[in-house]
Amino acid sequence: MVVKAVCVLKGAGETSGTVYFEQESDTAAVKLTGEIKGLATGEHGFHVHAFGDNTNGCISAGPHFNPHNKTHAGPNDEVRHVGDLGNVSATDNVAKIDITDKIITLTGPHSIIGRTMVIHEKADDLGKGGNDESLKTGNAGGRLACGVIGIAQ
Ligand SMILES: [Cu+2]
Ligand SMILES: [Zn+2]
Repeated sequence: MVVKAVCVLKGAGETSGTVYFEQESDTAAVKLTGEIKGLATGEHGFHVHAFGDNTNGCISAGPHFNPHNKTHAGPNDEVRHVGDLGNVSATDNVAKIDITDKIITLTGPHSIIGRTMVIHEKADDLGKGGNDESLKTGNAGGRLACGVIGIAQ
């Protein structure tokens, strides 16, 4: 059965976007599509954070979603946070999202539905920054916009 989810990202500034998620079966990769606008040109860290809580803005979403207690890395690394989707790249203030990921899932106990997507101010160094913070957050800086991932129709 196909599972679909959607996330509307908003923040304190001008950054906003919509991301669509689709998974063909429990074991299939998740496809992400959509667009985030109001971004400076270049790379921006893009992650699933642990909590679907935006009570105090994007900061309430907590750290990267990391149910297996691993270190931060890039989407293609074997050891990574489940939420580590790497970077999206903005041109003319817009990042087009086109990601396929085999680690996140929309089903089961580690489903990302009900958690938060965050788009960051800076590039994610994918755990290769050579400092402690790199292995936690990728030094991606502030949270420009975020939204809770919900069930789509
Ligand atoms: Cu993040
Ligand atoms: Zn991470």
